[in-house]
Amino acid sequence: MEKREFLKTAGTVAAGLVFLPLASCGPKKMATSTGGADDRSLQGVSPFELPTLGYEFSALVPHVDAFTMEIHHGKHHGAYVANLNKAIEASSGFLGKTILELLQTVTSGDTAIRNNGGGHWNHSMFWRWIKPGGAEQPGTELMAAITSSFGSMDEFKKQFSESAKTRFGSGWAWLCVGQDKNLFITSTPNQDNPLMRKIAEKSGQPILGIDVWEHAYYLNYQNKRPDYINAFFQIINWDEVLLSYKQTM
Ligand code: MN3
Repeated sequence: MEKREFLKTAGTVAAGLVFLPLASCGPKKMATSTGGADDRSLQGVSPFELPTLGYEFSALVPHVDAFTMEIHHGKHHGAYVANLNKAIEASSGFLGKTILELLQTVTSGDTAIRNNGGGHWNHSMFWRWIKPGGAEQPGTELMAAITSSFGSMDEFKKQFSESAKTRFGSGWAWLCVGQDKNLFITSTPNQDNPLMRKIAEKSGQPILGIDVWEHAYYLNYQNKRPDYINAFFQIINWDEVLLSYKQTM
């Protein structure tokens, strides 16, 4: 199916295709809610919902185990969504904003929005940037950008892995598009991300990110974060990374 066509119809068909045992426990919401579970464009406003995963919890085995996926999606991401909605309800200044607007304006003092808004956006994208069996290499256009910015695909992998390995404690490593349209790699602590202009050391538009919190890998890999990072490269969905990249052009 054409990707564009898929995007148009995803909102209406995804609910029927997706295995979603945890999200279905919540209160029933109108299917038309713009902040809904299949809000692929992330243009909706609160109350936000846990997005569907798009594949089964066990689909990424042996690279990521099923129990990790179940807890990570349902409990961790689920909690970010619930706590984000609570934080928005508690302060009228955040009402009616999209997740992007919240992140672009958040300051270091808005702890609940920073942590839970970041957690919601980061994971919503993370589930898309990976898929069972990965996808072929990046398309010609993205491959050219990677080669131009890093010299080669191998060099990109090396630098991205290094950034992910050396992020101390919990956080993320990112491949981003900068204002000059060049690609760069950066990492952020906790649930921060490079969209947080007022917080991030280096701001830009993330087009790929890896979650290096221990909750993302500890059951399978324990302290061996480098092994998890190597496995991540086997499941990157380059088609989605390309979509993220094209949105910045
Ligand atoms: Mn996580």
